[in-house]
Amino acid sequence: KKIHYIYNDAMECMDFDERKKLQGERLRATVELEYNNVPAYRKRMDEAGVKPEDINGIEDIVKLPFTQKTDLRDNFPYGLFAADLKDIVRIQGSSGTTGKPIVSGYTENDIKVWTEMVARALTAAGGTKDDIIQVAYGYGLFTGGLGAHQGATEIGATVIPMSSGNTQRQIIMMKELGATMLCCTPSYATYLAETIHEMGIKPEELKLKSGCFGAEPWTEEMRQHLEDLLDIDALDIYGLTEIGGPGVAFECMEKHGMHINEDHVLAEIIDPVTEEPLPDDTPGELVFTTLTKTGAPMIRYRTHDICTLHHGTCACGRTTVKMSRITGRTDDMLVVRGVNVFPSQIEAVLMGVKEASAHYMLVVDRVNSQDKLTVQVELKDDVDINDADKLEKLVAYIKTQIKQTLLISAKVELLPPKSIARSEGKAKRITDNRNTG
Ligand code: ADP
Ligand code: K
Ligand code: ZN
Repeated sequence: KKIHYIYNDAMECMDFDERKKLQGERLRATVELEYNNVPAYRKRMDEAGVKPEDINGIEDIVKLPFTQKTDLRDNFPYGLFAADLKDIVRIQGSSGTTGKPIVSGYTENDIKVWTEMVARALTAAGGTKDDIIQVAYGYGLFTGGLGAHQGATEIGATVIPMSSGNTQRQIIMMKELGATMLCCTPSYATYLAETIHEMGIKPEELKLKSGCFGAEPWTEEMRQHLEDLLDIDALDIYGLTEIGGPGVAFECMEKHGMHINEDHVLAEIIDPVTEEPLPDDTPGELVFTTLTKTGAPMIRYRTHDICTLHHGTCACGRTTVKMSRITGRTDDMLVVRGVNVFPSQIEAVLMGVKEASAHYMLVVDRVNSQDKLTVQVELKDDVDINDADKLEKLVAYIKTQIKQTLLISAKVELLPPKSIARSEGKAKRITDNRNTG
């Protein structure tokens, strides 16, 4: 029987209509703040012919113009801040997975909100003041490290602020200090888990019970892999610098979608091309409006992340809307001969191949004006790399699996064990050679 712990019953289990009302009021206040303090957004609203008085409930959100990643870059660094710099107590920045870095500013209020969002996530993963939480996300401008740190402190847990890297030392500390929870990216968790096994440490020699893994897309198959290797509950946590860092949404022990902290953010799913809102369970681009941020509030911010939303009461008791796993980001999506390919789709296929390790790379080239996708698959340690016949069959098998699932032909290249660089943060899974030179 699953046990569900909830940090803030009043907000997380709020009645639907009551929450809508609260969101409507907070939306209006956010729009007023933007209109009065952010000239760039005021101009947008004027162009769209919409005034703060026109926003009288969440259904009015469709009247508001979108905010794009490029707006943040164009107004870098402080142009979209609604608060005076004297009231900004922290700057955090995007890890710069794509393009130029962007920054966000947090007031004391924003740090409090963010901290509680992470506290809710850690509580859902079973975290209490009795826990020892190892934070192996990078500390710095990236929101992962400090975000997890603040949330863990908030619930009264004992924090081990390891940051990322120093893998062997991480593991020694994890074992000696008896860490019960781990926070890091899923790719780093994989690297840690595999190294633990290589060091001859058995999961039962560790005290780990759960992990909150996020900051990059991962799959159900990867969850299974991590849960098996570490004997833990592996939960997904989502966030982005522009909206408030990790904790914007998090999984409960049902492990079926991430609860969005709806008292602090309003989520929409839109068709990325027509910009029309889409119904529940239909994949599209996730759009967020902050409802309580005062430093750099965001209205209808286009995340470029693709997922679905689902409203309803969860078995855990929470009434907050759930988002599915992110299947990819529009800027990470490979269009190969007209077919959309996300690394997570390849990952799902490869995790089902027993000879393949959890490490892979997608390489796209343009040969004779045709896109060519190569999937590089790293083999597990125990595969005999001299058995040519077997390897040939394996290549054919993986090709068929990719073809059947993704409907594209890809070249499959097998790489020796341990040949793909391990990730201590967000994994790089794509090499696109099409637009270089
Ligand atoms: P960036 O990666 O763009 O440099 P951030 O460090 O702010 O910027 O990361 C935010 C992005 O990371 C999100 O927009 C999303 O693409 C990705 N991300 C964060 N958490 C998750 C998650 N749990 N699953 C999938 N993707 C995630
Ligand atoms: K300041
Ligand atoms: Zn739930």
